[in-house]
Order: sequence, then C-alpha cells, then structure tokens
Amino acid sequence: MKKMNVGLIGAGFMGKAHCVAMSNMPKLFPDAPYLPVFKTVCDIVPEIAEDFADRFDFQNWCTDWREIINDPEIDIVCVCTPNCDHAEPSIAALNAGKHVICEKPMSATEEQAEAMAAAAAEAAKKGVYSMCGYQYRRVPAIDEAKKIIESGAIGELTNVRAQYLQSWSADPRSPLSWRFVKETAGAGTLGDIFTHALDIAQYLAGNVTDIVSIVKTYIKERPVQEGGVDLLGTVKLGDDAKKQAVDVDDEVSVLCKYESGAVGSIEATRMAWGRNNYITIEVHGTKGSITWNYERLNELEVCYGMDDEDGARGFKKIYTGPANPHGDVTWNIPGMNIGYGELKAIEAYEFAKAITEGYEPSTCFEVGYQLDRVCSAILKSNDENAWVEVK
Ligand code: SOE
Repeated sequence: MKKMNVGLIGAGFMGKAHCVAMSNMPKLFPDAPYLPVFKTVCDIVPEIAEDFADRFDFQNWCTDWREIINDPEIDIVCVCTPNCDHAEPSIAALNAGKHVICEKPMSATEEQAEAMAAAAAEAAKKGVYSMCGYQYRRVPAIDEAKKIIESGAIGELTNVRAQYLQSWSADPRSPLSWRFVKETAGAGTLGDIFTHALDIAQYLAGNVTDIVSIVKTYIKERPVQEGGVDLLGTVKLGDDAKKQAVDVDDEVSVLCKYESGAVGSIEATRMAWGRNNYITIEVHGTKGSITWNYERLNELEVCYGMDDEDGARGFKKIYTGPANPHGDVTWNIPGMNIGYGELKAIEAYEFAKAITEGYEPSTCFEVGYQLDRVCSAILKSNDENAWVEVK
C-alpha cells in the first residue's frame, strides 16, 4: 500500500484525535488511498513531544515546527496548535508543497485566514491541498440529511435552527487556557464551537448573507492554567491560583438570513450546565422537517409532513449504518453506532481521497476563511447593535 509521511504540529487533544483517526483510516476504509506513516511530532514542550512520539510511534520528535516543514520526506502536515499559531506553519507547509490539515477555526484573525486561503489557492494550482477540521458536517446522519434536502423531499427550506451547547467552562474555577485569551484564540465560543454549528447549517442550507448578533462574556476572570496541554475544564483551580482577565466571549446568539431566502438562528455557549457536546440542527421545509443532535449522532429524525396522513404525522427515526453515507466506517448493524473517533477517521479518509485524487476537500481553507468572515460580521453586529452583511 502507498505510504504518506505525516508531520504533526501540536501534541494536545486534537493532535491525539487526528493521529488516532489517521491510523484507523486504512483499517476502517477498505479503499483507503494510503497508509499514513508517523514521521515527526512537534510540540513546544519537549516532554509532551517525546511522550507523544513514544505512544504514537512517531520516528522523531522536535520542538520547532520548521524542522517538519524543512523535511523533504514529509508529505502531510497536521496543524493542531492554538489558533494564533495556525497561519505561519500552514502557509509555510503549503509553500513547501505539503498537504495541510489544520484545526478550526482557521486562525485568530481574519487577516491570517485570508493569507491562509490565498496560500491554499496557489498551492491547489500545483496539486497541493488544504483542509480545515470542521468534521461534524461529515457525520453520516448529516450527509443523509443533505441527501434528503437535495432530493426535495422536505421542500424549500424556510428555517434552519442550529445550536452548539457545552458546559465545560460554566464553572468559574475551570482554568483559563489559551482558549480564553483573544491574542491566542482570536475569539471564545464564537471561533471554538459556534463555527461548527455554522458550518453544519451552511453545509445543509447554503451560505449566510446577513446576521444580527448578541455576544456575551459572563465570567470576566478565571484562574490560570500553567503549562501542559489544555485541560478543557476537567480540573478546577482553587482560590490560591493566579487570576487573569477573560477577553473573549462565553456565548453567541445570532439571527441570520441565507442566500436561498431561508432564515434561521444559531447559538453557542460553553456555559450551558447539563449540555456536553450538544450540537443540534433543525431544518424546516415547506413539505417536511429534519432534526438531529450530536449526543445521539447516529440517529436522524425526519418528518415527511405533507406525505403523512393527518393523525399519523410525526418524526421518523433513521438509525444510520452501512446503508447511509460513509457506511464503510460504520459497524455492520445500524444501532451499533459510531462516535467521535470514527468521525475523525471519516475526515481523514475524505482528506486522503482529496489529496490523492486531486481536488479541494469540501472543508478547504477557502471555506474556513468564509466561516471566519461570518464570525467577523457577528462581532461587528454586536458592536454596532445592528444587522451586518457578511463580506
Ligand atoms: C472545546 O470546546 C472543543 O474541544 C472544541 O475546540 C472542538 O472543536 C469541539 O469539537 C469539542 O469541544
């Protein structure tokens, strides 16, 4: 089987997710285009890089990402650093002729995202491709929903409601990591998880053209996490910990208009007690509706309103499995279910197919840049207390 050498930059939570996915990809997909070979992992903390290299069987580790860019044997670069450090290594890798998969959001500023999209467009002319880690649109149930919408079975779309609700930062003792600092994250919940809900909504309903928003920060300072990988609220720091101001948002609520004429709302928060990875989408059309929730990600609910008889109208539950999109990755029987690991493997497979067959993946850097532009419009709308057109 063909082999492709991988360099990973950033050995935290997402580095782990991508490496588990890349190594599972050829095991789950019989027609996987290549076997990824873990060549070099980079992390600024040497102990983290070395430990990661040991556990994932990387041949080398380093603390300067330039070593990965300068290695002519590396074909694919996976960027899993904090948002402010996405642009430089991604652009350098693309310029060096390496395919890049970069975590979301694209960057900490719209300018960086623009530069990344421009570098990706140039690279694509030479057969070098980019992908941004918006994996949730690849959930089989979401692709099934797209098929149903495109078949016309639920009619013209009228309203699209999306949410991404988490609770890991609801406790004020949850540590301040780079995710709560504008300089490193660019934004808070907006870039971190709102963008996922927005991406799913736009994947199903087309692009958003106009928005009006409310952006709020509830917890104004937090105890600081010193060093190590991001613990995402799994530890609580005491009163003795140093405190730092939070300068990004905790919660975002948006009303929007789509280019198709549909309207909708999108909300995200990391402070919804009781909600964990609660991504929901509800799409209403003139003939029916679709609804889905990531916490039950294998199930898609569809109401063929016009086709059901009065008195028998309601949501029908589809348990996705081998007969649905990305069926290769699912287990033999619907209801055996897939989870986050398989979802990231679907993403790795889509990336592998795109770079070997020679096309831009559906979540290429241009798409990541468009999502960042919607985020800029959201912040502008909140500042101006007005509707804003997306650039
Ligand atoms: C934290 O909110 C986080 O890890 C996000 O950064 C990811 O994008 C999301 O998929 C899970 O939650």
